[in-house]
Amino acid sequence: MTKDLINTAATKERAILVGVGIKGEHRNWSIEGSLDELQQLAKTAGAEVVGRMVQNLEKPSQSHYLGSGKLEELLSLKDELKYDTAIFNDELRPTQQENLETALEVKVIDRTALILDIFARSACTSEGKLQVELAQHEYMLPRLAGQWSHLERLGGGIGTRGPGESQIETDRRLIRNRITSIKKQIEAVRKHRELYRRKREQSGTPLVALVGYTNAGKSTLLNTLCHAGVLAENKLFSTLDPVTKRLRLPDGRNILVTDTVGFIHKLPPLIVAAFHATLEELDEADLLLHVVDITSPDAVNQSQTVEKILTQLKLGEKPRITVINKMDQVVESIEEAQNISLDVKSPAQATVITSALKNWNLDKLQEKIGEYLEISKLGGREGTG
Ligand SMILES: Nc1nc2c(ncn2[C@@H]2O[C@H](COP(=O)(O)OP(=O)(O)OP(=O)(O)O)[C@@H](O)[C@H]2O)c(=O)[nH]1
Ligand SMILES: [Mg+2]
Repeated sequence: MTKDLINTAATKERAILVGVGIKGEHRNWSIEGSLDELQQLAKTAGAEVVGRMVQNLEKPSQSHYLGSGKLEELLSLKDELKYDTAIFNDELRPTQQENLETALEVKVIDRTALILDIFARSACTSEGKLQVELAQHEYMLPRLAGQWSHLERLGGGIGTRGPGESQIETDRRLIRNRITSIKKQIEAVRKHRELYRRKREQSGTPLVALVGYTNAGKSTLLNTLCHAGVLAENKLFSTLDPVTKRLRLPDGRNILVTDTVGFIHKLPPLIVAAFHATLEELDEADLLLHVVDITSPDAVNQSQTVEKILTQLKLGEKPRITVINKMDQVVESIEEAQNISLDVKSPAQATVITSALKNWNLDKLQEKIGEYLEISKLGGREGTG
């Protein structure tokens, strides 16, 4: 059932980005900043971005997301930009997507589908794959009918005739069955994890979890701290599957450090739901390290987005250390970094300025982790944990 939304063929898809700026909705995020991020997502998915269009509205139009004038403008850009895909910055309703494909006669993708496509590429473990597939099916289910009628309208003929209502019903039933089966499999993996967790609890080894915006440097930090060899690259959502590594702090305490999926602005709720099992891991953590990419022009918004998602996940009260990362891009040396006082408003227990890449201040970070564990009387000193 999983289909690639973006071709990986030699010729890249030519995509135009379309966003609606809604008063108050983005708060501090500018619509342009949000589209910059959408552009990065599109690139990660393998598309070539050939243009963008923004409309400021009170709220998106029910039928076409854009107002009719802007839609005309978008259509008229087709000749000039030769785009074959239009990527919308919000999740579209099934009818909006259908209407847009009819009006524009190009493939229409929304932010959720784009993120799902990237997730599908990044998932490595069977659990990760199951979670992505679950989210994809949940996404497809309400959109099935539209897909068929759209094919019919694209000229009819062999292979494009719709299957009729009964076929759509059959497809729906098949997908629902698959969803049930995937949920069962995910539940089995979850149970297995629970066993593992209980073992960890018995051993008393504290668990520290890395959280943060996608691309903030979580995996790099895990690699440098734990000599982990986890994939870390300059693209969004390179990590999907949680990885846990052991670390012996300078004070002799043994801890476990876990790396997991990054967050993003407008993270689709169905992705959060599908990744419930993975995110549950965070619930078990004794301490969170919130990694912030200080080089991003949206660093403040990004860290607020992460805080908001943590609250949604009922993790708002978890103790945490804020890790201001990629400092090597801002100053020449670690000594210079020490002198910087950052006005960070966060509910964190401590803030540490680091470069995960250059191993700056990671001893200080470990010290802070140790201090916290000491205060909260968490174990991990005995044996190998
Ligand atoms: N200059 C610099 N680059 C860094 C630092 N930490 C990470 N990076 C780079 O930032 C990019 C993203 O790093 P990752 O560790 O993959 O980020 P992540 O938070 O795990 O990202 P996702 O798994 O996609 O959510 C990579 O190209 C890293 O090399 C740092 O301290 N300094
Ligand atoms: Mg990562």
